[in-house]
Amino acid sequence: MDTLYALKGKRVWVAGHRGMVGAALVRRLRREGSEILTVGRESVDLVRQDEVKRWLAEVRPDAVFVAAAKVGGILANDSYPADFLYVNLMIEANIIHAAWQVGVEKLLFLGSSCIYPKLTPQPIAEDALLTGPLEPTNEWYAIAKIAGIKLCQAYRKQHGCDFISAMPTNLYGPEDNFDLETSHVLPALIRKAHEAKQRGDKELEIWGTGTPRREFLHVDDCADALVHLMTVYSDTEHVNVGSGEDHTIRKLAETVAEVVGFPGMIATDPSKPDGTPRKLMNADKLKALGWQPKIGLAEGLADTYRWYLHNAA
Ligand code: GFB
Repeated sequence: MDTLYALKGKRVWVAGHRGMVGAALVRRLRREGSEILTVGRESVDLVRQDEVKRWLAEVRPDAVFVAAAKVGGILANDSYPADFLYVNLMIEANIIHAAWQVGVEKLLFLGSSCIYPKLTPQPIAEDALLTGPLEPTNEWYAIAKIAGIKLCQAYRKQHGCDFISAMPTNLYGPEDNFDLETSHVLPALIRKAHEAKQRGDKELEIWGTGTPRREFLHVDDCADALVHLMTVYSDTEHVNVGSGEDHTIRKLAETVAEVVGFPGMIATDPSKPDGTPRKLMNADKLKALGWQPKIGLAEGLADTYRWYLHNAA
């Protein structure tokens, strides 16, 4: 693929640099020879339009990765709809509008695979967007992320901004959130299996029935794909970023138990929500743009468990 936009020597702002994706982008951008710009929420509150505008006018980045968002697993999304809708709308609207105002050359907006309808033919292609009702547990976050895609399209259409959108599948890896109430399934299972092993428990409890299927991508693969898209892609439609394979939650739990070395049984808690039955994305568009994932699930799980042991356990 031809390079449309080289990041070498560019001033690149990673919004959300302390999050799992933002931290992976900072690691990956170091290899691009970019000048990486970051700012903490104690200095700039991204929910405040005036603070975002003032900071962007001051530092004038050439490129922006919008990896800042309020994120969480199925229980957090279902429990705090106002926070997930309001905070994510404000962050994306403030950054995208100010990026246009200060003449940012290229911006990549990050969404999620939950933007697609609850029940849609799998694997899900980009054109499935807005073709059916959303999954109730995370429709708030999904609507905010769909609005972000639309904002990038609108600023491209009206102002000629080179703003693109990427929709990653469920991500995992270093710097993930391991809080059992607010985290996503994979870090939750790693922590649960580790603590069950420490306690000598007979079983590891998973939420829901264990039958839903989920696709996973290691966050370093995701960051690599996002840098690739920033470099070679410039168009209106968003691009799916996935690994192309999914597993049932029960199978995932069994694999995590193996990696962690937990010998017990897997028990289910059907009182917790299953969420969407499946959300495997079609990543053909990204493949056609010349990108493939490199980190398999077993290797990625082992890497993440090592990180957890050294940083979070
Ligand atoms: O990763 P997760 O929280 O979010 O849940 P989603 C995935 C599946 O794992 C659900 C099951 O079927 C859960 O019931 N699960 C089993 C668990 N045990 C656990 C556990 O201990 N913790 C958690 N969290 N899940 C999210 C969206 O949906 O996907 C976000 O809510 C975002 O907005 C993210 O889009 C990528 O995959 O269901």
